[in-house]
This record gives sequence, C-alpha cells and structure tokens, in this order.
Amino acid sequence: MEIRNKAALDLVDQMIELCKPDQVVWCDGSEEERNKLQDKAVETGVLDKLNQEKLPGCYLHRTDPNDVARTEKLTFICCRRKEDAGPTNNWMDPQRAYAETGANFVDSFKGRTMYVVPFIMGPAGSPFSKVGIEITDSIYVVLNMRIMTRMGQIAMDQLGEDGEFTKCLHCTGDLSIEKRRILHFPEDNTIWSFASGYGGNVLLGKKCLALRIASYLAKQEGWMAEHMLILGLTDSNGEKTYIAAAFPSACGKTNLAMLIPPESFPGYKVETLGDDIAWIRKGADGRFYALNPEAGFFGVAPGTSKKSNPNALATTRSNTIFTNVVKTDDGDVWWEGMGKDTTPAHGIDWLGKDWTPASGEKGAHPNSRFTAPACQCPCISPDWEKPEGVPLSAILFGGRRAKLAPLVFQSFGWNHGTFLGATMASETTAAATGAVGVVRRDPMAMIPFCGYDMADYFGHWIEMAKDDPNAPKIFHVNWFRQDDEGNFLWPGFGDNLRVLDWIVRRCKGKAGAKETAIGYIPNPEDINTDGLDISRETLEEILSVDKEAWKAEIPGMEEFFAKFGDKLPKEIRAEIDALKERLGK
Ligand code: OXD
Ligand code: MN
Repeated sequence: MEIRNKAALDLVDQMIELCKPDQVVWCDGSEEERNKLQDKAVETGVLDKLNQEKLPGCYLHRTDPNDVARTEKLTFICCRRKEDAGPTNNWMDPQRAYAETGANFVDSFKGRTMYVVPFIMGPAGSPFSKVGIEITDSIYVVLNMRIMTRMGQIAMDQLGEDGEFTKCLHCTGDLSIEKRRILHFPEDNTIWSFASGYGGNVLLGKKCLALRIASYLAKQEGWMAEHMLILGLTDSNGEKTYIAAAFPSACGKTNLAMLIPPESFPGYKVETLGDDIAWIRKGADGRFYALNPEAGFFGVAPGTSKKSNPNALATTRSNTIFTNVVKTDDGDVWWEGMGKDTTPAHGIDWLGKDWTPASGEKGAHPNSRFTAPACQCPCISPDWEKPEGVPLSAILFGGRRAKLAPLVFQSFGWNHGTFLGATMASETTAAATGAVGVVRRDPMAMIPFCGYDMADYFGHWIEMAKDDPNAPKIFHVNWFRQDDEGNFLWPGFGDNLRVLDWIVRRCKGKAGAKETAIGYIPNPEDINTDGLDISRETLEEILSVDKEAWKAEIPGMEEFFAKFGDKLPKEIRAEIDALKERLGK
C-alpha cells in the first residue's frame, strides 16, 4: 500500500508506541483483504457465516449483552472550555480525557493486531469529503467501515502528502462499562473510543466524525452536518425534488428514504440518497446542496419487513453484516417485525442461545442492525454519489408524538423553521440506552450528535440562510399520532408519500394550506387521499391545532431553552414570543 502522508505515518508510530500491538496492518480496501479478514473473523468467532447460498457474502455478529446501543452517558465532547460544549453535551477536560483513557490504551493492543483504516466520508474527490484514519483492534470494525465508508488506498490517495484527516483510535478492551468512553476532541480533530464494540460507538466515521466532529468543522467552515436522510421524489410529470429529513434515532428515517408510493400515485418514484446523515453546503448558484457522506446503511433490523421496507430488505440479501439478530436453522436471519409467516420455529437468539417463539423472549435485540452497501439498494438514486450533492427544496423535521403535533405543517420562513427544529421533541427509542417512550427534546435530532454548544448551533442555522430566497422550505411532520386507545391515526409507510406530495406541491407554490398559529397546515382536501381508507374526521383531527395543548407545550420549550441562558440566539427568542402571541393569552 502506498502511504505518502507523513502525519499519518507519525500517528500510527505514536499509537504503536502507546498500544503495543503484536502486528500492524494497513487496510487497502481490496477484495483479497476482505476475504482474508472475513475468514479470520470466522476462525476467531467474531463473525458467524450465514447460509452463503441464500445470503452470499453475509455474516452475523453478536455484541456483548452490555454493549448493544450508543452509550450517551459515556460520550464526551472534550474541548478546552466547558462552555463551548454547551449544556446538552457531556464535557470532559481534554487533558484529563487523554490522561485517563490514555492510561487504558497503554499496551491495550498486546496480543492483538492493529488495523489502520484510512477512509473517506463522501465520494472521492468531492469538495464535501473529509478523510479519517481509524486505528482499531477489531476486525468487525474494519469490515463494517468497508461497507459504511470509501475505505483503503482510495482514502490515502485523497489525503496525498499533506492532507488533513480526523485521527480516530478505537480499542475493544475488556468492554467494561467503567472504562468505556467515546471521546471527541474537536479542537484536535481527534476521536478516541475505548471498551465498546457497538457500531454507533466504534464505527468512528459515522456519528463521531460525520456528525459530532463534522458539525464543529461545519460551523467554522460555513456548512452544515445534519442527522438527516436525503431522498429524491419524482412526480408523474417526471419532475424531481430533493428533500432532507431529520428524525430522532429509530423513528423511520430508513423507511422514509426508501418509500414505495401507493398504487394510487402512478408515475411517482422515491429514490434514496442517504438514510442517516446529510452534509449541506451552499452551491455556486446560491442553492443548498446535500450529500450523504456514508457508503452504506447501518439500519435498525426489527420492524423491517416486506411490508414496511422491501427495499431495505432486498439491500441486505448479500454482502451484509447483521448484528444481534436471530440466526435461523437454515443459516438465514430473522427479527421481530419481519412480517407475517416469517417466524422460524427455532433459532439462535442474539445472546447465542436456543430460541423459540414460545419462549416469550425477543429473539433479536430491539436495536439489532444490518450493515449493508448503499449501492445494493434497489431504489438508490443515480445521483447519490454526485460530488456536488443534490439541490434541496425542502427540509423536514419530525418526531414520534402520540398527541399534539399535526401530520404536517409548514414554517412561516427559515427562522421559524429553525425554531421548529430547535423545539423538536420525541418519545425515546431503543437506539440509545435508557428508558424507552419518554418525551425528550431533541432539536434537529442532533442532541446526541452536536459537537458544540447547541445555542451556537441554532445561531449557525439562522446564519446559514436568514432572508435567503434560495433556502429550502421547512416542514414539520408526525406520522405517529394516536387515538386515546393507542391506535395510530395515520397509516404511515408508503402513504407518507401523500404528505411528501403536498410538501413538493407547496415548494412549487401549487398546494393550498390554511394559516394557523403554528404554521401552514393543509386543508383535508389539499392532501391527495385517492385510494386511502381514512375518514374525514380522522383527517381533520390529524390536521388540527389544539391551541390549549400548544399553550401547555410552551413552558417545556422555555425550560429547555433556559438551559442556554443568554447564548440562545435572539431570533429563537423572537420566535417563541411570536408563537405565544399567535396562540393568544
Ligand atoms: C443511528 C442512530 O444508528 O441514530 O443511526 O442511533
Ligand atoms: Mn442516526
């Protein structure tokens, strides 16, 4: 492998000195290397080979039972001044972080191989792209990074002799929670991860680089790193509109990105550009362009079925690494919510134990995952690797709210849209450790992923587009409204196209809406319900604004904003005042 970058060589030398591996392997990203690593992973029990006739190139991995989701409590932003991390991040003094976790890294690779994984977030040669080098002791990490990023020689070539890169160090260690740390040093462009093997904590290009470090770089360099899917919607006239959407973890981003339009929308097509992360920049023409920096999907398996997301299912039928799902007796995979008639009579569960449906236990972990190459997705957009990204017409914010938020509404403008993002709230899911189903404020779905003070992040949002006629239009959606018995009021999945269709027509000035206290809401007749079995009352209910309930929401918003004290941008304050005014006393 050709390595011309002196800083990269120096970094690896330093890490060898610190961690004392038995051997060092620079990963070139070749097929030959993949085959070798897969064989070694199977030999050492890291991966289990699945039925290669049914699932060519697919493997199964099981994590330690105490290591199944992102551990936000153990995730830190280590900048020199505590106030720069802001009140929503865990902060640790960088010197202390380097010293304490550095002590754990000492000799930590003894008896192990050090893999050096150069990778690019974004297509090679794109002006959006950023290079990282992850040093890890885990073959699982190498093989996942191979799917999730452009990895190997291609990244060293992009780096050249003196290119800059994010320095990423990971050691699986003994997986003890006491020592587990996910540390970000934005001022040093460095990430350290110790004592975890769970994807979100160890595939350092993803949440750590492409969101936490990238959000910090983006603020300095005048662009945006967001927790958003990107899709392209083609309508029956063949016109294509690009949309980005932010939802908290495990709220259906992958499903929305791969939506299949209902039969009553002939000629419509949704194509996927990304399911989790969008980097957004202003183009030379003043429009906002979005690009997915990842090369694969690290999707939540449970609930993925032929009905909910046939495209995701098809994507995972080859060259995929499954984590913590059920292995069936014929070497296939299964998880809860895979659909009717799929449940095996017997299998091996995510804990590696015999399992039957009668056991009453979940066979797959609720946060079990697939890591699959994006290029295998049947609905991948031909534009997904365009180096300049795609022009965005709309940005959607959404959450999981049983009550309150209507199916869809449009902001009055960019600042109000930023406010809608900043006041996003959602019921928690299994993607992070902690209680499930509790309402938490999750601005722009970035609470776990913003690498600096969120008040400054809101300010950056305002700065990016205030008074800019080219700014994407901003909408808020909620697919999850329930009646008093807990039944969903909106069918969701493919029928969400009906909402996207209204949004696209709104962007073109071709759809009606009524102005309300919270924004522009479609009248029931503005939504195309052809072929949909929904009553007028239900539609009216999910398109209505309960002013008293919204008033009751304000103290929670104010309490959340109070955390930021004087740093909260005046534009956000003005928006909350304006909302109060519109809701009346
Ligand atoms: C993810 C997450 O894995 O948000 O995408 O947790
Ligand atoms: Mn995510």
